[in-house]
Amino acid sequence: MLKDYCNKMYGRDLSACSNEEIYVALLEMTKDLSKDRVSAEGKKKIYYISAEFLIGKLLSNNLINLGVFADVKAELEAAGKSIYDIEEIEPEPSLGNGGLGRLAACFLDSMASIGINGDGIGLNYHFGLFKQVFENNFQKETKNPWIENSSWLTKTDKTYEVQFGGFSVKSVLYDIDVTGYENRTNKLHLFDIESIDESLVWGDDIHFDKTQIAKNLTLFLYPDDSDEAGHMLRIYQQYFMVSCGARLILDEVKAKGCNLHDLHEYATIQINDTHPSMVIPELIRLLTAEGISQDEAIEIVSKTCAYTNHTILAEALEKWPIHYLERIVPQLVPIIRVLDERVRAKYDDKSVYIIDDQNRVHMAHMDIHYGYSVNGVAYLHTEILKNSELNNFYKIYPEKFNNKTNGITFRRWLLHCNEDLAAYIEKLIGPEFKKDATKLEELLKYIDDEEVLNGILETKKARKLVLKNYLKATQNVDIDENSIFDIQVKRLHEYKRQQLNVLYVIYKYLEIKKGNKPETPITVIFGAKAAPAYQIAKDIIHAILCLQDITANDPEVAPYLKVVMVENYNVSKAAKLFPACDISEQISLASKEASGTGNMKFMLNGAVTLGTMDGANVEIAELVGEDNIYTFGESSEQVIEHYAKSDYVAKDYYINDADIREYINFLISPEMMKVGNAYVLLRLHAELIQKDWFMTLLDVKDYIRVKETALKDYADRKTWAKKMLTNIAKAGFFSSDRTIEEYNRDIWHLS
Ligand code: 26Q
Repeated sequence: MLKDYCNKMYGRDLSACSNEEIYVALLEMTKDLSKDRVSAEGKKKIYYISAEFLIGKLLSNNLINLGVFADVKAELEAAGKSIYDIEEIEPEPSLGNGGLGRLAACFLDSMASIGINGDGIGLNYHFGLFKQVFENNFQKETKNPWIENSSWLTKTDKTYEVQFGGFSVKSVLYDIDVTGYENRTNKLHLFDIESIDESLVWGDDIHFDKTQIAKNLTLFLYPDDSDEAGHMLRIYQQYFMVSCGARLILDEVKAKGCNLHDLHEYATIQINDTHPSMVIPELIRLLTAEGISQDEAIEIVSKTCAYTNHTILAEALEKWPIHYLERIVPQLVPIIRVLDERVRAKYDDKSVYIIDDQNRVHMAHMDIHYGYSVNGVAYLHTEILKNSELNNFYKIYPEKFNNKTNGITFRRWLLHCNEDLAAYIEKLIGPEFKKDATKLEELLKYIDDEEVLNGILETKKARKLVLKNYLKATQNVDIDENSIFDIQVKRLHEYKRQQLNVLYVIYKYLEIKKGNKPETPITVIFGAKAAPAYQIAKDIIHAILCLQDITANDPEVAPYLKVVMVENYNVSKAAKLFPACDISEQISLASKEASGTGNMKFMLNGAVTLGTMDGANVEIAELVGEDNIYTFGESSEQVIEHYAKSDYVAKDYYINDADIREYINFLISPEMMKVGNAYVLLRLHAELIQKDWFMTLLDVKDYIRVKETALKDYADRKTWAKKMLTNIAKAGFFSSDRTIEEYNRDIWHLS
């Protein structure tokens, strides 16, 4: 019981403890409970190695998974305390950028929940990804320190010496327990350096001396990589992670009595995008140091490593100049050259070489040749990899390619973030859906039940009120819970096309000014961080913040249209936004969003998707049927053809279409100039007309048309509630438990 921990730790009653003290007591209690559950290890283990684990706050999730959330909540209430106030005390780690990192966290939860022997390996970034604050309608980046005296980290005594060109660093390993839902406890291993020096960073800043590797290696996640020192630091981080990880793996399998020739019977290493790809040459190096021949070492590693691709964006496919590697990890370069020579000897096709003719090392190519599985993260994405992006590899290794459509953990994204909806579902169909998400389909029997439809609408309304109060308390903005909550939350990137949504807002603003008021008021909510060096992304944030100002301060517009940009969008803010959403914006340029996972979280919480036929949207559309999703825009085939023919010219749309011209010109209108920065707004205006690499204008008319239909349909509350119910009922497919079962069935083969 929690009160025992309080008495023991503070010599006081629970009711006499501060929320901070209770948080620490709960932390200790949870750690003890999860320790008791560590399951017997199996022969084989999966090592999910990733530069990012966007785990979010852990307290409530752990309490839920340990089966004590309701008891703790009641015990706190009896003492005059609230679990929700305690949740606010926990600092949120930011050990990821977005989708890829959050996916890794969902996968850890699912592995532990379905009883798979699988651990995570990553880095213990002290300040993580930057914290976003808004100042004068611009994003400013500050550091996010999250490690306190009491935290989820447990220091171990594992340590390795990692050799770089010219110097070495000593590692320290911290573990975080990964509690499964009423099942086993696995581990997230986070490596750190012993010589870390937080004082390299001044005040709130995110700038530091990038050359002092032995002091800065684990300070930040992907520090600004717009310069050479940034790129170098990224390679130092990657090698440090994989070298420690590979040695941990070898130590663990040896302790189980593994003869290293049989490594693949004891371990599968899932490489999460190319960031950990150097694990391949590093393992070869370590195995040969153990006396295994290079030929055999290569063979062993090729049976042990599997690669997941998360993107087709060229700039995200890592290619490192070989002279960087010669400087940072000289011991790997001869191995990488051998790996490349073998490819060259076998295939007469430059496009599949590891080292290209500009002497750059293509990390993905190494993964595909020397891993035994290559998977994409949604059906469409995998098809694009096979048929265009990686077609030359697919022709060589058709048997390696497979799809694993992403998923999300329903513990966090339903049971925790939307307790009321979960309880309501349980009342309707019983508790089985908590362990078997496909059971949600049973909700469909209520599709014509007015009482249930009203119940669904009421839970949504309640959560909209919660969000309204939260935004008032945290950002002092007022929104109307009776308006339509239209939400786009994800990293800011041109391919995700927040700028398309911006053009809609401008269109609607101008309509209202002309006297065309919407039947139901609209609240357009954004949440997005832009990479510090990504200028256009930051310009788009500026435009959104300006529109927030303009709409809020125009009494003619404010009752009908509000724009809100949520500051520092992160996992806990996401948990407040998904349950409150009516319309989920998934409007990427078709072919560019590998999967998306926010789309699944919205759907599960009863939002209706407005999106392009991209990533997992395609699978959502197939599951719910055309009456329960709003799709628009050109197809991935059409888009791929535009790129092939270079026939998309933004300026033609601007010149030929007076409406489009009007929306775009509003960016540099007197209204915008009054609240914004003229130089920045002019730059964004020019960008949209002269480049628009991600084809905003191609789909803008269709987007506005379909969005208007969705907003009108909302007024028929009963029909809308049916769409909500269908989306919830069909979301079961997107449980990460299903995804992990598929990884295990097709790739890992753990018993
Ligand atoms: C690469 C080189 C240099 C610096 C940074 C990077 C880098 C960093 C992060 C490249 C990619 C990422 C992150 C990618 C990511 O989050 N991808 C998303 O993965 C999700 C999970 O599969 C998908 O749902 C999303 O569609 C995809 O965008």
